Amino acid sequence: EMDSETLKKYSALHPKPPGLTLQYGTAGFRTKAEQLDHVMFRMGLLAILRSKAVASTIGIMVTASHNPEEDNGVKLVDPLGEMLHPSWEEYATQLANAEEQELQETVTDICEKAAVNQHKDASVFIGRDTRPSSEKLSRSVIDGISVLGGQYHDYGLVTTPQLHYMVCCQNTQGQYGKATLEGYYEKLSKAFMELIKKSPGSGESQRHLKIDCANGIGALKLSEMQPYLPQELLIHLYNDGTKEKLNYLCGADFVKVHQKPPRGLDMKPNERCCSFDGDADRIVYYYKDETGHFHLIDGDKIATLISIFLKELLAKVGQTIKMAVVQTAYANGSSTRYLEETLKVPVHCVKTGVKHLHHKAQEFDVGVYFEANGHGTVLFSKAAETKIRQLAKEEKDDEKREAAKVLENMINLINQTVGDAISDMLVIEAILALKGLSVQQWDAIYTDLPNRLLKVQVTDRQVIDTTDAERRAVTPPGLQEKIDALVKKYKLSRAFVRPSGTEDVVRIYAEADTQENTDALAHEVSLAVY
Ligand code: 16G
Ligand code: ZN
Repeated sequence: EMDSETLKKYSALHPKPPGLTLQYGTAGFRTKAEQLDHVMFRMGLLAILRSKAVASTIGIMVTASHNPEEDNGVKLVDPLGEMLHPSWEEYATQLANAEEQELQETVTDICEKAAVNQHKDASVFIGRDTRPSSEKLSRSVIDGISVLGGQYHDYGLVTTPQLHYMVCCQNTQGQYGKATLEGYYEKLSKAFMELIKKSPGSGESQRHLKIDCANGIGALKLSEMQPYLPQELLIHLYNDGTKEKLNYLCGADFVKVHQKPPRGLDMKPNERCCSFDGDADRIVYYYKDETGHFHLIDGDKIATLISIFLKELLAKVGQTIKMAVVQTAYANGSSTRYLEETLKVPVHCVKTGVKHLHHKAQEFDVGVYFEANGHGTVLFSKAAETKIRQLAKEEKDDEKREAAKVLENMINLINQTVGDAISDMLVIEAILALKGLSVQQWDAIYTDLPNRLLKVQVTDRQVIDTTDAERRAVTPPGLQEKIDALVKKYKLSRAFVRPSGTEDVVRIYAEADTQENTDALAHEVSLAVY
């Protein structure tokens, strides 16, 4: 039962700057750290309400992912490790923006609208990234939790996907794994070892991988995990946060956006390298060839590699287990074409944002989803998972049983709750080892179309409304017709505009047959947006 005097007293310790309004956006609240203290306190309150409403443990993660070190953010994690249900995003925004004197009323209002049973027990798991502001902000979250009298467990420094994993483990009574870091490391490393045991030349050769940790949490957690990993995989950590600033000139987002290597990682020709982002839920690979040319292997190529591998195994086990790939409008046209025409896998396009991809992928027996920026994972339906585990145990045909075992270990290795750079990295390393593929061979599966991403500042980005998974603009009137006319001028071309969900800008994407044409198209479209 809430005591309004206590709420008032504690809230006064985390005062909301009058007039400040923030939105629970695509990835929760995200802005300058100094504006977030009251938001943290109030998200502590909201986590308790959500926990009571669904009678499960709820997660709360303090991070701003790939944003600059001065920023921070917070997002809630739902019972099975998914993103907060969209119906509650509105409550989050209401609570964050209520003025001090309206706070009590807003809490009561949410309880009524969302049918929160105040007498239920509540439990919250907390995690945070390595930002200087994160520790203090997570204490404000705990203040919020304490006011409403809930239980909590503070995991301290964890990657975002690790927190998602913990929440899922807790709410499935350990079926998904043990809700500890040790449990996470053991589960993943065991599956990884089982997989690479079967690779050609295993035991003889060592695989080297250079990892740019974006000066973030990934470095800490990878070094914790290192003792669990087999000797066949040697990981070398760069940008471990001991010298430089978080995400500064490094990390997955930097590498993807600038299409160049991060600072602080020296690459020899043909060495396999990858970058995590600041909270380790994204990964991109890359290498430099003998001529010094940089090659980016983004989320689309990761999805393609995983799809090829899974499709072969599913064919071997000979069951009707249907696989599909989910992408966004940012997926390179060559990847979509390869998946549909060569691999013959159905591809679906959804709106930007993890929750949209995740939701769509849940419709299939096996749903592979990746954003081009390197966030993604694979979802297996309960039925498909049960079938695979059963075949791995009981199938008489040796070849089928072995294929099912590989699939079973893939299921164990993949973090199905959310995209996870550590898990994705191990999945990729296992596939490359098992298929005996070099990074160049992987890269050569298809050739990316030249592409360009631009952003423009406009007075009001919300005047642009889109449809067809953000590929077409419905407003302002005439804009889409202009874009259509521009696209027609080039070969293999495509372009779209959409308001960003995380920044006050409009994003423009273009691709075409040559880089020159692509840049011209992107520029022309940007002029049409004004
Ligand atoms: C957020 C999303 C990411 C998306 C990006 C797009 C989550 C957890 N993260 O970082 O998936 O690609 O926003 O940003 O959903 P934009 O709307 O500014 O282009
Ligand atoms: Zn991230």
